[in-house]
Amino acid sequence: MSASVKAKLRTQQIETPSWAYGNCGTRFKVFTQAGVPRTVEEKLDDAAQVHAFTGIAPRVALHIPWDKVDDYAKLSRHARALGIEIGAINANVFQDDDYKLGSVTNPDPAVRKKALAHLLECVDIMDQTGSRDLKLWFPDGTNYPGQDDMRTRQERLSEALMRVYDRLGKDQRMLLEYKLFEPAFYTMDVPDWGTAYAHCLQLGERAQVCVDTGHHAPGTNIEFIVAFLLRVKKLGAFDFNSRFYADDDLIVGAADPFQLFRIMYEVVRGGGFDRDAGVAFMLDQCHNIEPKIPGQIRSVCNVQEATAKALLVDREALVDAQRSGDVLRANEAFMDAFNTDVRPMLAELRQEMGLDPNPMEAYRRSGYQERIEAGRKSGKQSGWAA
Ligand code: LRH
Ligand code: MN
Repeated sequence: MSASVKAKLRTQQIETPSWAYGNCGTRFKVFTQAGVPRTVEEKLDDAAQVHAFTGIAPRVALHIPWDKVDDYAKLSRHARALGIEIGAINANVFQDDDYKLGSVTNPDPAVRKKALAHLLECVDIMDQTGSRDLKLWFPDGTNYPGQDDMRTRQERLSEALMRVYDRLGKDQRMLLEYKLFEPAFYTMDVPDWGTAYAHCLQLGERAQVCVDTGHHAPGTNIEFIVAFLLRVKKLGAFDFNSRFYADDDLIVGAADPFQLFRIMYEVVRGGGFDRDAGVAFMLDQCHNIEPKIPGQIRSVCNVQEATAKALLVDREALVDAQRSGDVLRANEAFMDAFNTDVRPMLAELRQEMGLDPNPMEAYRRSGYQERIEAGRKSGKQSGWAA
């Protein structure tokens, strides 16, 4: 692996989600696990383990009110003392009875006002944590044709987004996340990348699109969306996970490592891996049955492996074949990189970064898992109610 590829990989930064460390599940069952954090501070402690062993997970995203505290500045100091930073602030307008018919798109102006107040509160929190990104995902939508007026809901959404955009500080951004369906099943008010892109264009340069890899119709060519948004400088972030069917929120790369490679190739090819591109690489996952910290370590390594392979694509050979219309040689150059086992090279890179070559084994040997399982017996575990 060339020194330039290694140098690029050293700059990789992946943001883990606080909610991946808490209990979660499906509508059928939330399985609790021993050692799950009881507090936001303990979630940060666990996130710091992922960074300690991978070296490339220096930030953790928060979700409000799941991570509500009295003193966000104190929480930021706790994070910094652990060698990590607080990243994106995620708003939550999907867990309040008032939002049954929508949050910022709700027919009731009082509910819209309440939802907007929460979004603005999240910007206040960003001012205290020093976070750059406000991540907005709206569960808003309808279940039956005629239930509400789609155009009017877009006007309500646009009005709210503009109010939030005007409140953002000069170094702050909003990341608008789209989703094809769930919890609404007829319309979602931000169902796809085109709708998110159009709203972000209307808002301004500090409004960017967040691509959650689990939020598309089966068979969607996500790497095309990535290539397009990078070209127009509107790709703000990823919510990485993988799925076999719907928004399964499984470990990124677990279901389709080739798709993750194709996505990371377009990121590298489109300049999205460069620091000044400002793309946030976040994980958005739920470890329903597997241990949480090892699950995050595996996820970070999967993104790192896909990135290493993407950086190994022989661009010269690929472009030459593409330009000469040599279909098979072009595909071969692409597949050669994908079929390269980068694990030995990454082990070497980790050693050069002063880390153990095998993060998962190193974590297992650290005894941290046993310590938290023994030490976190009392109190209410964080996450979804079991
Ligand atoms: C919605 C979503 C969103 C988060 C939530 C935890 O499906 O992807 O990004 O707020 O998961
Ligand atoms: Mn998401």
